[in-house]
Amino acid sequence: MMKMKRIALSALLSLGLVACGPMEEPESTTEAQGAQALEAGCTSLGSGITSHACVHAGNPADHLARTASATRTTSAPSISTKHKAYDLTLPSSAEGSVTYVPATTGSYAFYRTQNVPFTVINGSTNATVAAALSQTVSSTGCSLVYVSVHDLTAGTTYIVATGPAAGNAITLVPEFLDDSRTRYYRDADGDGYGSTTSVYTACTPPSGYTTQRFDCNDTPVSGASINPGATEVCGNGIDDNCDGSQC
Ligand SMILES: [Ca+2]
Ligand SMILES: [Ca+2]
Repeated sequence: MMKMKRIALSALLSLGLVACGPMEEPESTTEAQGAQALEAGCTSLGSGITSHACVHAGNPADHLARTASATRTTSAPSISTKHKAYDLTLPSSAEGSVTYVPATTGSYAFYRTQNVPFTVINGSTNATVAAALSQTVSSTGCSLVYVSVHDLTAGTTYIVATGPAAGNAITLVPEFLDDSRTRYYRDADGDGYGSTTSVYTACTPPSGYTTQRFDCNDTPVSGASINPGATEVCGNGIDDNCDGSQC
């Protein structure tokens, strides 16, 4: 009887551990999330995509000028070319509109130089496409100050209405999230090197993930001194620096 109780308790504990454990996924699962809506658990954009947008904003060769339409119309000037910074001239003290036609279905970040009213409208249905996330941007030396992410469908003409803005001008940098993803590796022992479990995302990674990999012992506590950055200790029977050999 006692033995059965112990088994039942053990099973319950195991279930609890599974339910509370980290949400780790193999690489193939996370890779397959491309071309879908903003991934679950994404609450902010990672530094990689923001740095990428800032490069375009800071490079004069990437800038294209557009005079925004005074009305929300699908015939407004287009800002659909990727990897560009669009300098919009807006109607005086008023909102202006441009259009965006995504080539691929997925999540698009619209970075901009002013945090002013910004609305994305489906040109076919006139429905507003709510932002999947919005946030301020703070990147040294970068003119971009705000970004929102919208889930868009390939081939649909979207009207992007923004303003009024100071100087009747605003610069927009559209980015497709899947173009700027970074792979982060699970670092269970906190030594800065991850194992093979990873996430591939344009968003801020979950805590406990790192961009460095090749940790050959990621066991919490006992594995923290074993990683590619460690110094090999001769004679301890351990491959301390993960190079596949001992000295
Ligand atoms: Ca580690
Ligand atoms: Ca070694």
